[in-house]
Amino acid sequence: MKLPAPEDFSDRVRAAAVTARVGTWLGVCFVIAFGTGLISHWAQQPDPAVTFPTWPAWGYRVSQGLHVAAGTAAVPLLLVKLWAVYPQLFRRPPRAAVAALTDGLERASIGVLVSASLFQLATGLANTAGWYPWPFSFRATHFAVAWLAVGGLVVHLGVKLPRIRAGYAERLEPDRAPGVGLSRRGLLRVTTLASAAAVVTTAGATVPWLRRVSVFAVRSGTGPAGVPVNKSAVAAGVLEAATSPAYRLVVAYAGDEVALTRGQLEAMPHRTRELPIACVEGWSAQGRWGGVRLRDVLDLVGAPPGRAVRVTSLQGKGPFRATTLPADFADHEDTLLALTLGGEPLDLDHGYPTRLIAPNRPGVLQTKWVCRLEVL
Ligand SMILES: Nc1nc2c(c(=O)[nH]1)N[C@H]1C(S)=C(S)[C@@H](COP(=O)(O)O)O[C@H]1N2
Ligand SMILES: [Mo]
Repeated sequence: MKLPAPEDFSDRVRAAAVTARVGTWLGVCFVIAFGTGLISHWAQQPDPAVTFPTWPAWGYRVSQGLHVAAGTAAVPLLLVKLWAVYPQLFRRPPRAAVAALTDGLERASIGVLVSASLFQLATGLANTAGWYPWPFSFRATHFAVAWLAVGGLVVHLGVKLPRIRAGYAERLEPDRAPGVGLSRRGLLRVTTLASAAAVVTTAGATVPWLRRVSVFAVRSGTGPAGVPVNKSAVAAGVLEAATSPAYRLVVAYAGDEVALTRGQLEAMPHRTRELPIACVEGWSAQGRWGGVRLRDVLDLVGAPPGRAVRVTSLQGKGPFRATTLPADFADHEDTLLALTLGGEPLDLDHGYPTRLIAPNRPGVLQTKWVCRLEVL
C-alpha cells in the first residue's frame, strides 16, 4: 500500500487563505477560554494568595458563561481546521538531518497542541452536560492540559507566522469556477454559521433571552422558583436530616457554640438580595433570595470580622459537602444564609433548611443544606 501525499488531496478549499482565517478565530476562542478558565480556577482555589473579589456579584456568571461559549464555538472551528490541514500529516520528512529534526520537533508540537485541544473541548463539553465518565479530577486536569494547549499554540503561532501572513495576503477566491462545489468563501461562511449555531443553541443555559432557541442547553429556567437544581436532596442523601425536627444550625467560634432551629433563623432580621447561581458547568440563573445575613449569625458567637468560615452541609459525602468561605465573603453585606427563593420557602432541592448564597462565587461553593458554621 502506498501512502498518499499532500498533493493527492483536493487543495482548492484547503488553502492557507482558509486555514489562516479559521485559525485566527480558533485562537481568539482559545484565548478567551484560557483567560476565563484561569479566573474560574482562581475562584475555586481553597486558599489563594490573593482572595477572589466579591464584586461584581455577576462577575463569575459572565466569565464562566463566556468560558463555555468560547469552548462551544471552538468545536466546529477546530474540526474544520483539522480537516483542512490533515493532508499535511502525509508530508514526507526532509532528508537533511537538521531539517528532519526541526520537522520532527514541529510535528511533535502540533501533536501536543491538537491532542490537548481535543481533550479540552471533549472534557469541557462533557462537563457542561454534567457527565464525568473519567476517574481523574476534572478541574485539576482541565487546568493542567490548558497550559499544554496554550504552550502548543504559542509555538505553533511562532512557527507558522510567515504562513499565516501569506494566507491573509492570498485572495479567498483565486479560481472561482461555477459548479465546482464549495468555495473557500463558502466554507468560511458555513464554519461561521456552525460556530454561531453551536453557541446560540446552548447559551440559553446562561442567557435568559436565548432560552427558547437553546434547544441543546442542558439546564435552563426549570426547577423550583425558576432556578435549576444541580443535585437534589434525595441524590445528596439529606432528605431525612433536612426535614427532621432535630435539625439545628450550629455556629462555632473559639469553643463557643450556638445551635439554631430554622424557626430561630426566620425570627432574625430578614434581607432580600438578587444574586445568581453560576455553575461551573456553564448554566446560571438569577434568584431573589431572602434570609439572614451570615455576619449577623456569626455575631451570635461574638466572632470578630476578618475570619474565614468553614461551611458544612448535612450531606455525608461528596466533594461539595463543605467549603471555606474567605473572610471578605463572610463579612459581605450580601452574603446570606438563604431561607426563601423567589418569595417562597427554600425548596428542599435548593438547600432547605438553609443554604449559603454569596456574591461573585462559583455555584459549586454555594453550599446547600448547611448545618455547621465554624469561624476559623
Ligand atoms: N451540599 C451541597 N451543596 C451544593 C452542591 C452539592 O452537591 N452539595 N452542589 C453545588 C453546585 S455544583 C451548584 S451549581 C449549586 C447549585 O445550586 P441549586 O441546585 O440550588 O441550583 O449548589 C452547590 N451546592
Ligand atoms: Mo455546579
